[in-house]
Amino acid sequence: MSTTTTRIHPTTTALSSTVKHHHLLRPPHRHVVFPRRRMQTMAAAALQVCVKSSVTVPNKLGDCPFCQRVLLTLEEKHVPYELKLADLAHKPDWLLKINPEGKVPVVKLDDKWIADSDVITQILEDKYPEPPLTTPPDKASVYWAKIFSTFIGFLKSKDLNDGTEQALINQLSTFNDYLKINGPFVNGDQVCSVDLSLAPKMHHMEIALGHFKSWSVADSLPYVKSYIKSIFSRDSFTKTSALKEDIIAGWRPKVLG
Ligand SMILES: N[C@@H](CCC(=O)N[C@@H](CS)C(=O)NCC(=O)O)C(=O)O
Repeated sequence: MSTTTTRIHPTTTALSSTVKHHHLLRPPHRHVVFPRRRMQTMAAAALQVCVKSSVTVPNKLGDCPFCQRVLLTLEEKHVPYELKLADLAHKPDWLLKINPEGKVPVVKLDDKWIADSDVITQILEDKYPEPPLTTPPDKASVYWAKIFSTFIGFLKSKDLNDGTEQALINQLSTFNDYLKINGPFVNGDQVCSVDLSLAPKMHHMEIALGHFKSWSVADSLPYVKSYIKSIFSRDSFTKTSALKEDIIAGWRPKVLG
């Protein structure tokens, strides 16, 4: 981390709303006014983060949960960043140049473009250790990852009795029991890397299942419900959250197809 960046911990509101595009530089929407010199220093220190753009509203962040995971990590660590929005339906040449796979997120770190949210968040943890977001190995269970794939199974299912809904309920019940003892977050009182990976996926689950299946997390899972409520209401989450319409548009072809 450069000295300049360490010294300045700007409010994330000003930072996350600065959106830089590949072909045009839009003026930042400043929610907070900073002295001129301070803004310049911030701009110089900002990491470039390439993310999926919205398909429903121009110049807005899109619905990629892996991108949001990276943005949540930057927000929680108060690291300044600039967004570069990529239209994934018409992948721009600049994206393919920095990541031939054409996937996002991609972050420029030490002059190199790095892809994959697992790799990026690990580097961010090493480079910006405060506040620590590392999850102790015994709490970084594979269970949490399965919630996402189980949700997708249920979302795509066309057979009411194929067990996919019950599979999701079982996953969430296990999580509920875990949170009851270890919560409110995966690693107790402080959010950790697993929460930041899981929260965007839970958001997709809530919006997509609500829309396509009129389904919501049952009241019998109160710890999961309050987990969702508290993590979705964090500043870091509201500032990096995908639009409901984008989440629905993103899942529609997979549900209908
Ligand atoms: N394992 C990657 C997955 C990233 C990913 O699949 N991103 C999607 C957007 S949500 C993407 O770029 N899709 C474009 C494509 O696959 O061509 C990560 O964790 O960053």
